[in-house]
Amino acid sequence: MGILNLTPDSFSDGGHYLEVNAAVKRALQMLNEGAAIIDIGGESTRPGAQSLSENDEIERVVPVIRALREVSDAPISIDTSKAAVMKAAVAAGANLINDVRALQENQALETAANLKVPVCLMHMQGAPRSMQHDPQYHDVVKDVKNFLQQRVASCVDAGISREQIIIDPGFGFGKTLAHNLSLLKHLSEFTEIGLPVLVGISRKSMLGQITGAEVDQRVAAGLATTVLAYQAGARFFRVHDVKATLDALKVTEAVDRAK
Ligand code: 7PJ
Repeated sequence: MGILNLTPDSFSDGGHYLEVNAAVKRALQMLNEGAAIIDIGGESTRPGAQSLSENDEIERVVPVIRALREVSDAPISIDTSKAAVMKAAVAAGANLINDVRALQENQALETAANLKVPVCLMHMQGAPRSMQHDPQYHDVVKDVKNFLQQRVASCVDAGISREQIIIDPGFGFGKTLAHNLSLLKHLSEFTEIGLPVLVGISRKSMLGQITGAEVDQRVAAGLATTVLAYQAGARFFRVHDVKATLDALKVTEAVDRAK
């Protein structure tokens, strides 16, 4: 899954022709490098980020989804928590809902069920503005796993079939470095749930905390986590660096297939 970030730090006012063009170009480049899905997000969920209005978020993502859909049949994922954005994005051509709030916002669960597209449920403790202020768990692996299992049950109750659900422990979302490392070390406990697991660690601060590398110098560190996550059973990798990730996965899979 290639990340297409439409937050203001990269594109100032969504909808502008040049910006839409640049976004589509970047998406096509990631598809060319082997991405299977393009994940489009308009709301920044970085630690400390402010929230965005429904309309602003729609105006940022919909023109890009439409424009990408005109030139490609590739699956498009919409990274959002808002029901109205889910509806507008799917109407514009998105195929999957990726929600860092696991469909807990107003109307999100019902909307996703009605739209009949697959969903990715992610765990987050707290809200982006404050989630990195001293996050606490009783047992991070058990707590995150319990949360995801409860959200899966709510989705199934709402009419979303298990076959349509991907789960994600949410690296960096209300977690210390120690929490993130425990989740990665014990990732097989999540794959044992029997649903596909998505991992998003690409360029995140946990990699900087370990290596001291700046955000644009974390590719190698990220690849180490991709290989470890693959071996624990994860099969979706949300990344910025598609070509490097694909190369690492090709080698890992080749070894996996060897006698
Ligand atoms: C994730 C995400 C993640 C899923 C972001 C960033 C922050 N969606 N959206 N999993 N992270 N499913 O990329 O640094 O880890 S935004």
